[in-house]
This record gives sequence, C-alpha cells and structure tokens, in this order.
Amino acid sequence: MRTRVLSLLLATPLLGCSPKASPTPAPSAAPAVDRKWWKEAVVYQIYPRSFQDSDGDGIGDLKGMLSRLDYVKSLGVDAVWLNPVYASPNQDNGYDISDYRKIMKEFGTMEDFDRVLQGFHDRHIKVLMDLVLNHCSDQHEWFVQARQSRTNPYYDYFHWWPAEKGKPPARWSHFDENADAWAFNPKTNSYYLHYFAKGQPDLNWENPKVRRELYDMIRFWLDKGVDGFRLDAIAYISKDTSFPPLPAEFAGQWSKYYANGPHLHEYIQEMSREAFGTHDIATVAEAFVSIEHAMKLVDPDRHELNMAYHFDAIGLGYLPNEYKMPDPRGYDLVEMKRIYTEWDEAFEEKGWGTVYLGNHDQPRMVTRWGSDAAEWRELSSKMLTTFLLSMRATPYYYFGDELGMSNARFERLEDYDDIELKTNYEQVRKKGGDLKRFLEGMKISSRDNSRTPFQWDASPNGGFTTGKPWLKVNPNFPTVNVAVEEKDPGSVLNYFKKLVRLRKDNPVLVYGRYALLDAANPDTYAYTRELDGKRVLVLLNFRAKDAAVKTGLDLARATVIAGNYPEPSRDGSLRPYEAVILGL
Ligand code: TEU
Repeated sequence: MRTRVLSLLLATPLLGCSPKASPTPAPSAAPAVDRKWWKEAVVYQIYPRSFQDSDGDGIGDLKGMLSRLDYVKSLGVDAVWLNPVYASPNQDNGYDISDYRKIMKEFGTMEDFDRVLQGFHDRHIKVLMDLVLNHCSDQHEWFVQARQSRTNPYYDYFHWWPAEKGKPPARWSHFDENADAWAFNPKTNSYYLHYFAKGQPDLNWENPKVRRELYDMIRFWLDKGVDGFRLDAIAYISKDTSFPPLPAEFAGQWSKYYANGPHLHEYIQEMSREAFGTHDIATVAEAFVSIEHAMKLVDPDRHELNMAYHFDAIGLGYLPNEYKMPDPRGYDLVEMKRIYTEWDEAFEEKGWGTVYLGNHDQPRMVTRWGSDAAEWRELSSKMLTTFLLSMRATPYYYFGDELGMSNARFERLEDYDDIELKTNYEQVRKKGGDLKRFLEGMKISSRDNSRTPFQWDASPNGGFTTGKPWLKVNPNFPTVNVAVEEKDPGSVLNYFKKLVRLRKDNPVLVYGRYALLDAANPDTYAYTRELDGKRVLVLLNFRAKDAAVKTGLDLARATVIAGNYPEPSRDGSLRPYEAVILGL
C-alpha cells in the first residue's frame, strides 16, 4: 500500500504553485523521508576526453576541465561524475586501467587532478569517480606479471582456464571480434577471461588479495577527498569459477547471467565495510540487473551501495536478436512508461534509483528519445530534460545534452573510434553480413555519437581544441554551442538551468510520490508528484504532433510552473513535444 506520507521539512516554497493548494500536512505516523545529499543532487556526467583540450593534442584534459569549472557551476548541478581518468592504454577509453593510482598521461598529472578536485569543491560541487573493478588493462603490472607463468604470484589475480582441460566453456565478450571472452596466453598454456575486450582481463575477486588491493586503492581516492563512485560493471565481479555452461533460463542473455554471480553481495558488503567505511559518499552501481537484484544492492539495511541504474529501457526501439539495430518503427512509449513506473515502485519504500537517457555508452538523448530534426531538436531536448528533472530518482545528466547536442551520424568506419563498434563491425563482416546496413544502424545507436567533442562556441572545432580532435566535432557546432545558447533566454541550455533550479527549490520533485496517469496513451507521458500536500502534474508529449492527455484531474485552477512553449498548455492538450509542469 502506498500510504507513506513524507514528513520532510520543506525548506523552500514550491515555486509557482497556488498557495491555496498547500494546506498544512497532517502529522504523519510514517517515518520521515531519509534525506541524503545524493538523492537531492543533479549529477552532471563529464566525458573528460571530449570536454576541453588545453594543449592542442586533440584530447580533452584536466587543465582544460579546470578552465571550464565556472561553466559547470553555472549549470547549478551538485555533483559531477567523471569517466575514468586513470592511467590507461585507452583500448576502451580509460575503462582499461593500467595503474589505478596514476592519471592518464593525455589527461595530465595527479597535481592537475588535485586542482580539479579542489576547484569543484571550492564551487560546492561534489566529484564522483568512475571505479572499474571488474577488470583492468592487460598493461597493468598485475597482468603483465600474471601472464608470465602459472607460478607467478599474480597469476591468481585473474581467471584462467588451463589448456590441458580442452577448450573453455563458452563465454561471450562485449568487445571481441569473435565474441569470445577467453583469450589464449601461450606462455602459461591457458586462457584468460575477459568479459570486455582482450585488453581488459577480468580480475579474480575470489582471491582475497585482489579484493584487499582494490579496497586499498579505493581508500587512496577517498583520502584525496572524492565524494563517491560510479561502479562500472560492478554486478559482474563474482563468477562461478567452475565455469559451468550458461543455465538454460538465461537463454543467451550473457549480461544478465554475468550479473548473477554467487558472491556478488558478499563482496559488495565487504567493500562497503572495508573501503567505503563511514564516509558520506554516493555509490552508484552500473548494473545490468533485475529489480530484485537492484533492490539488494541499494537496500540501506544491507549496507551495500546507495543507488543503481537500470538498463531495462535501453533496448527499447532496437530489433530483437540484433545488436543495437534500430527498429524503424521506433520505440514503444507505453512500454517505456511501464518500465520507469516499475522501477519507481521498486524504490518506493526503500532504496533509491537513478534516471538517465544518455551517457557515454548511449547515443545522444535527443536523437534516441526525442527528435533531432531541425524543427524539433530544441523542443524535444527540453521535453526530455523536463522528464529527467521531474522523476523520483537522482538524475544523471550527460554533458552536452543541456545544449541539445545530437548524434554525429558518421558515414564511414574510419570516423569511428569505439572498440565496441569496431569489434561488432568485424563480427558482421566475418559472418558475411550487410555492412552498409550495420553502419546505417550505428548512425543511430553507436556510442561515439555521444563522445564527440563538447561544443563551446563557433570557433574551429567548437572551441574544444586548437589541434585535430580525437573524434570529429558534430558539424552543427556553429549553432549548437554554449556561447550562442548562453545569450538566448529561450535556449535549451537556459531551460536546463531553470529546471535544475526548480528541482532544487522544490523537494516535491525529488521526494514526492510518483503516480503515472493515462498509462495506455501511446503519445504522452503524464504523472503527478506529491509531497506533504504539494502536488504537481508533469505532462510530456513525446510526438511531433498534437496529443491530449486524459488526466482525470480538474485543471481549472492549475498553475504553470514550467513549460517549453512560451504559452504553456494548461488543459492537457499538448503541442508537438510540449512539456509542462503544473501546480495543482
Ligand atoms: O559498461 C558496461 C556494460 O555493460 C556495457 O556493455 C555497456 O552496456 C555497453 O557499453 C553498451 O554499449 C561499462 C562502461 O560504461 C563502458 O563504457 C565500458 O566500455 C565497459 O563498462 C567496460 O569497462
């Protein structure tokens, strides 16, 4: 039963809501909402490689980031999540770490990092690091040693299958041209396991020495003062080391199987105890898991992590049994609403969720979920921003989406950098598949679409670099950029800032109970949020045509709180991609 009445003390008034609509809430017997900074935060994700280059090598770096801290501050966000900045040969852009305590040389030095951390802190912005614990780089000293001989002390830091036992049982790799997660190492006459690329051997968490090394490393970063971690592929860390065949119930869904390891929760509890300790940090799991498993990760009574983000909506709009191939019919909005509603319900009593529509592994939000056609790009960007900033979960907002940056849609294989795209291309080629069709699909779904350089202004390369950018800049940079949008009060950027402010000023948008309305409407997404007698209605049109929402509510006295049209609709009839937040 959803009877919880939150007795949160509202520090700030609900902007724009009718004062008549806010009676003093009745005292509640229900427990007060558990307020945490990371529940109230808007997290801004920065892909450092593409944010700002300072030395003309075409790669973003920490000195560049340092020069842009005031921009991040101007957004009003509370925290940043930085994609990996550790030493790495960059087979997978920093997700292959060769030294966890060093900074990637292209990004600068540890002193640069310390300055960036201090700079964010001076601006009251918290810093979340990416923590890659499932695997490291094959250039990491541990693996360099391990692959020398079976008696090397580091051999057991990784998972091996001795060749005398024959071929290892099939395991699928995310980034391998043969999709094979076992790679043969002649010196040891054994195969090592890599769920990701060959250059990303999986660490053996069964070995307590590995766990201790990693916890020690985590404390190193906590001692520096970082404020939390985004735990990469964390649900994959525990494996059944007898490597049995994939159980039938997983029906080829390797990611779900990998996320189901026997000691997962035991290891995370140990890490939480021994590494996170009593630090007031944010910890968010990147976990390809079911609601039931996610709940275990974030249930505060279990002392594991704070938040998890789910992948359930990520496959929408793609053809079944083909990797990231867009379905020409688009995605099913009713299904999308069902998924987000189900995940909201999961954390209704306990735990806490996250919400995102884009990140460095996904194409640009506006291309994927809205429309990047000239007439709709701005409106639909604002509509999606309204969604992200009005849900009951911590928004993880990807840099550039606040400008309405859209997919680069590269034409040629040579324009891409991403190991996922390149290995998948090889797979299609080897099978004699349709490579043209593959590249067409990747214009919509490839990860590089969201990794193109940030667009600062209309100068060459969008002001990102004076050199040759590591990935081409989206040709729309002369019009879609910070300089242009800062000046335009109606820009996507200024709308984002307004909505961030609104969320910060209105706890109902953070903690308020969520209720889906008009669930079967195929064109619109509508919901109410309610907290201590304050109630708001969010109406979103996901289509390039007019649409009407059946709210079942009397909107006669509704007040407009925010909207992406100059004269926001107040009666539930929405114009193309219209978004409106009403006070009830
Ligand atoms: O991604 C983990 C993951 O499960 C990936 O398969 C993800 O779903 C895929 O990239 C989607 O295209 C994390 C990181 O976010 C990703 O960038 C890394 O490449 C990966 O781990 C390996 O560290």
